Amino acid sequence: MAYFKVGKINYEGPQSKNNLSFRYYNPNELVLGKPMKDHLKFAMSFWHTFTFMGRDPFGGDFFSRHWDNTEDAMEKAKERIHAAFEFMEKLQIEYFCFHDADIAPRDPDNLAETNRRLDEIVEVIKQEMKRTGIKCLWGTTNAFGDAKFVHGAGTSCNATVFAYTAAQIKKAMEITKELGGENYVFWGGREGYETLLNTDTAFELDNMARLLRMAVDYAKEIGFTGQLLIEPKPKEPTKHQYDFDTASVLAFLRKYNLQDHFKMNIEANHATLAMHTFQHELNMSRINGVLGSIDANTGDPNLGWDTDQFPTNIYDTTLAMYEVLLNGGLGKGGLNFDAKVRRASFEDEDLFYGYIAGMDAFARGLKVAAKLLEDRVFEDFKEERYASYREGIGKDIVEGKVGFKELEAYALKNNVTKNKSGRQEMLENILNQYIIETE
Ligand code: XLS
Ligand code: NI
Ligand code: NI
Repeated sequence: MAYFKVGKINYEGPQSKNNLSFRYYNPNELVLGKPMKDHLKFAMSFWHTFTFMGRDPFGGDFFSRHWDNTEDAMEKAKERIHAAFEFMEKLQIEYFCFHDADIAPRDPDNLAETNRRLDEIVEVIKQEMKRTGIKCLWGTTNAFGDAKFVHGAGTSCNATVFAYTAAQIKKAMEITKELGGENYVFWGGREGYETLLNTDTAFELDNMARLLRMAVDYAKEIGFTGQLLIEPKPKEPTKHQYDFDTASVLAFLRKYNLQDHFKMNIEANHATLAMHTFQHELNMSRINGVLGSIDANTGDPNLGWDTDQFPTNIYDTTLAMYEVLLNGGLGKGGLNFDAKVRRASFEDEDLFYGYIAGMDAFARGLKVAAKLLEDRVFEDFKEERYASYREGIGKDIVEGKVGFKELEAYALKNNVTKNKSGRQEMLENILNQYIIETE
């Protein structure tokens, strides 16, 4: 049965007038000797695509998907799985990401029943994966939506909530393993605080570390070999989220000696909320060897919340892919469109336009980034910029041959050489030229 009237989306090239085609995403085209689809590893987010129904703070759900027209919650969940796989097939998307709560209805007071429902749905997903060859990029648990998580999950003041959270993660990790998930994500839902007047931050962070340590141990115990990822976010829902940005997460991991077990899942919109650029967060992860995966979306610089829009800004996608290429790819990670259509884009077809826009923007960004790297545009400039550290006193500094006394002696004898321009505007103009001219 066809769930969508839209047919398969094919690559038609930049000149195409067909808005239901890819203009840049050509899955098997080689870029730097590797097919585009392997560079990009696009994934569909189950929640934004199949459970988001247009709600915002001033209006409730109203999208109407014909496959949702059943009263039986389990039937509806299964229909959504079938529709999701047809959607991915049509868009040539080879991965999906999910929260436990997206795929199966929960019984918030009965964990055993919730787990039973999950098992039933996982069987349906497995059949669809077998039929289509589509894979699981990552799974996670929703430990933030239900009322019991009002004070957080792993950082809740209520120990029984901590226990429940552990149980949820355990199950979510098991089903992610069962589905062959290549990663498991921890996004700290309500792990943060509203006021320090009632919060013991030191104790809550110790507890967060205890929970993550248990997760590491359990992954090992069940032989889950996927990469564990932490997704930083500075605020929302709490005023101050503990996993603020890459730098804060790294400090946390290193304090608790967990740094060897986790990498980052960097979300563009979260970087914006942290007052960083997307590229900054990718860069900080990359240089610390923890760039794991990407939640490919975009925020709105004029809005202070997680708008989760489809990414369409080629400037951003270029610089993102530039960091990914410098990282040697994302390994087990990929590009998950943690993105949703706007409330006013309420027709089924809009889901296609959203994904096509994001996939084309990243495909284009990949090609521009590859060309920039091939031509060593910024690399040659940077090499020259730091040249003073490759000889003389600079070399001695880098090689650890000098301390304050030697450097004082040097400074007393030698004047500072003339500084050179940083040439920012020139470089920005070259970047524009590459974005416009790259074939
Ligand atoms: C919320 C997060 C969330 C994670 C998965 O802002 O982006 O969607 O990606 O829990
Ligand atoms: Ni996300
Ligand atoms: Ni987000």
